[in-house]
Amino acid sequence: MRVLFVTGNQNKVTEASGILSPLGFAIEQLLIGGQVPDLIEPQAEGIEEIAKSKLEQAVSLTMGTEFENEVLLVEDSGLFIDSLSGFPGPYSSFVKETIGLSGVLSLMSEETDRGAEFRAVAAVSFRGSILTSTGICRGVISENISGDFGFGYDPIFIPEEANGRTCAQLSSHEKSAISHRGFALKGVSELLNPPSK
Ligand code: ITT
Repeated sequence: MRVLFVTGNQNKVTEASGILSPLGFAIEQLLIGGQVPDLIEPQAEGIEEIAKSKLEQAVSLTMGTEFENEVLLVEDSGLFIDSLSGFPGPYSSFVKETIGLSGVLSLMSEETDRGAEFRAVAAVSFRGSILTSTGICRGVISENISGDFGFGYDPIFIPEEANGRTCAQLSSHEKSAISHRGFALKGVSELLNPPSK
């Protein structure tokens, strides 16, 4: 089954493909007229509302186009830090672009509680319905920026199952086996293609 991923982040497309291709889905980035569709990200909302809103916008944009009957996927993610009451959460993109990873580490410099989680909500449009699935990856914020793989906050996030390595020190296969995106997208795959009983 072909799934069109509505995102401007090529790293997310690569990870989604690695997760969903072995389950029988062909993932392609949705481009309309060769461009990533420009979607408005609602402010002051949780990531589930953001994912659903962006998916509804994408469904509207594809109506009357060659993509009208395709399965569309939107996935919104964020890093939620316990001691910062879930910050940056829905503001993760903005915070990454402004204060960056070193700024987040500075906010945490005196903090002993370093617990945090990545969350992802995947939303797909399928035969006129919207289906959603959430994935969570628990871990801690590292003391230093480490690792060359992955993207975004990967160099400062150590998942519980990673033996002290940051996500940026894991192979893509290792990361996806335990990641928020891995869990959310596997959930979506089951909604689209329920295992036979
Ligand atoms: P789209 O909204 O176009 O899909 P985006 O990069 O803006 O792409 P998100 O809003 O979902 O994606 O991501 C919010 C922030 O969290 C952004 O700075 C990402 O780099 C970061 N992020 C998301 N998933 C991540 C992951 O698996 N590892 C590290 N950082 C991640």
